[in-house]
Amino acid sequence: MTDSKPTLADWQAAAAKEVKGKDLIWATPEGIDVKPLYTAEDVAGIDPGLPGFAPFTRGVRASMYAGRPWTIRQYAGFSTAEESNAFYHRNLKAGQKGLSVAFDLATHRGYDSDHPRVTGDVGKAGVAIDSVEDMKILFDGIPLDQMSVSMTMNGAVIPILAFFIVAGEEQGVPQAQLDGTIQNDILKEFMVRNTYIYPPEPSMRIISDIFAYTSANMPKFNSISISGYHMQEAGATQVQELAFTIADGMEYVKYGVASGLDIDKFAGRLSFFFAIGMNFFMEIAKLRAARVLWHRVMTKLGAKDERSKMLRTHCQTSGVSLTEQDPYNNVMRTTIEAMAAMLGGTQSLHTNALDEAIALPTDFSARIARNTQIVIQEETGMTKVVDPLGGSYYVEALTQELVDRAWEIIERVDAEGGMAKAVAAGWPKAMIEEAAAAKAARIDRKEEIIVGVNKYRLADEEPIDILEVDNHAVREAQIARINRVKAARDEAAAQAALDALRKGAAAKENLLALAVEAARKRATLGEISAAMEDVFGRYGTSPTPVKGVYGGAYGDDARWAQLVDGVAAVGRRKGRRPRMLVAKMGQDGHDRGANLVSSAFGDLGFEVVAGPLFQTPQEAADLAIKSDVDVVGASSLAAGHKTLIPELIGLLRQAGRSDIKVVAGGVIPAQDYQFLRDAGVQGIFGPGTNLVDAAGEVLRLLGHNIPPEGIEEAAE
Ligand code: MLC
Ligand code: 5AD
Repeated sequence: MTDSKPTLADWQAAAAKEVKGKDLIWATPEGIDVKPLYTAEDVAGIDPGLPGFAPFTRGVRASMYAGRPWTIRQYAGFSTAEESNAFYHRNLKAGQKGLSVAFDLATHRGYDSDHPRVTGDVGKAGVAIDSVEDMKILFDGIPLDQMSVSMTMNGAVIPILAFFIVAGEEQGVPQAQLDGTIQNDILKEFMVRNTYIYPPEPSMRIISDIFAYTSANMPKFNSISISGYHMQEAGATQVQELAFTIADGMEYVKYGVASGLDIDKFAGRLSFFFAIGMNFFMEIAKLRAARVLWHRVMTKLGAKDERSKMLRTHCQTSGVSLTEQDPYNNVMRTTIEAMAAMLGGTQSLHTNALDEAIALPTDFSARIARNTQIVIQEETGMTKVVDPLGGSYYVEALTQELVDRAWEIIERVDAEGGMAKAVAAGWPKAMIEEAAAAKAARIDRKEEIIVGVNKYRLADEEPIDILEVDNHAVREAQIARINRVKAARDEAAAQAALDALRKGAAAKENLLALAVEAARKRATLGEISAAMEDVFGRYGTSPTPVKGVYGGAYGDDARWAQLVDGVAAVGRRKGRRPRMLVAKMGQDGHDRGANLVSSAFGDLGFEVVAGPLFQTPQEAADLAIKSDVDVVGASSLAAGHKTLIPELIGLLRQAGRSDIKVVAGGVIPAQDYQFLRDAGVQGIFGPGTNLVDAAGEVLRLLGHNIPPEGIEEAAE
């Protein structure tokens, strides 16, 4: 032994000896081979620069959190404007710093609460807003010139932003002082989130109109929140999330410029939004890479002002990474994710509540979620040093790797004419769905571990207390208020403003300016949306589930083969393959679960009818009967299940088809199981369900028994 410094080869030999030659390379879902050790060799030639300076790898401010910590901005909204307003006040008193409004799905899709299509949705996944009167109640006692407010709205973005502007005006706050963010990101809606209303072309025009209006009148307001969050939630890898989000941003800038705006007049108020999942270092690197990429893209597009090239972002910890099972584990998961967001340099953060997988937060779970951020900010000293991971061999190398890989996808998008074209062609969505199917298979096959779900599962679990919204009561209250607003307004003036909006939509006038006028005259959200729909039409699509990815992961797995045989046996008995309708009812556009079920069941040999989004129970019943299915799988992720699924069963019975079995899947709390069973639901598949087990249960309903597989339980 000499006393010269050990070399990398020495380390390799030592490590190989320790692990007896086992391969230590970790192949991530992004296709990145993560090594067990990074050294100076991996960062040769990489210079991350300084925070506050281009390309902002190390953060957009020089002092970052040492100067001002990120904004604790919890996304919330449920029931009525009164209830949500009271919730906001309680949260702000307890240390939350910015507001973030979650609207219900009726509002997202441009329907007033009295519309027959939305009976199951009003007040459920967010707050119901029908007119400027609701918006004023929502912000009662909250000075809109002092509080920054984010509003997650994309479909009905014109009436909602108009209501916000007029609510401010009637509080005495001029538009120029309004501070906040509107999500206004329609491309990802067509890809993954599905709360669009109009076809792509007019939807893109709406965005340019908002850029034009806010850049002229609302200099403090962020005109868009270009969102990758929902891509990751839908199953995208971090590279896909990164690439498609930056490419979406590029597309919006091109549209803004094409509509006649000066790039540096609006680009400084574009903002971003990313998900932070459980791959800790990958997430940190992703935020750093995003800033590098945006700087590169904006330089290419001709921006001169450094603020136009600076990627400012909100982050939210990942909803899909949380579990219904053993839910207190979610507190740890969220803490880890929150730390990744701050180490990545986010400007604003939402931390999810521990009951995420089954319901909206209660006061209790919201407190723990909020305090997760407050503890990091106020107890740990983590905010005192800017970009503390700067210079880490691993983090710097991973940042560069993500930049390079995302850039490849961005160049492909660019070569094919931009993101609007790519979205229309459908390949980004297909790519994400394939990644989602592969991930589901990894989890179901226990290659990816979820503690408390596919490993260390508890034998018995007590349900935790959850928030329940009585949507019948909310709907009644909203309908009464709509009627009062309509009775009290100057009807002729309201109609004239709606006519002007309709004409302006056809004539390419600024839609937001016209909607502000209609909002002042007390036109409702449904009316404003309908006036534009008269000109633009309403958009709809049907899902196209991916084939072979989920099943392909099973190879010659014995249990998979057993199920394939079972499906074939039922098919022989029936004289045709067993047939299932995967139904999405109500305004719930969360289709990841439905698409995964369609893919997995299809791969097993079921004939799957993938129902269109946004059906009424009547439409779903008609499709089930017309397609002569054996079973309907109703997927519900937005709390409409207690209204919509019993209605569907009633309609099937009325039509003399009570032989068609109905099962339910998605975000369904254990508290609701008995209610659904009493209504005739024959199988319930909550979050964390293994798709192969679910298929086994459906086969049993169709008369073919396959015993379920055991899961390794936690020792008590
Ligand atoms: C910040 N500032 C500093 C500083 N840090 N000044 C000096 N020194 C420092 N160290 C200044 C900033 O310049 C800015 O002023 C002001 O402080 C506020 O800081 P910010 O960093 O801009 O934070 P914030 O106002 O919170 O804005 C963050 C944002 C914004 C730009 C990302 O777009 C935002 O809040 N987004 C939130 C989006 C959101 O909540 N979405 C929820 C989606 S939920 P100035 O004057 O420069 O502005 C969802 C789920 C679903 O989508 O699907 O339903
Ligand atoms: N209140 C609080 N959080 C919500 N989320 C969605 N709706 C609400 C709401 N009304 C969160 C969940 C979900 C993500 C999209 O946003 O974490 O996963």
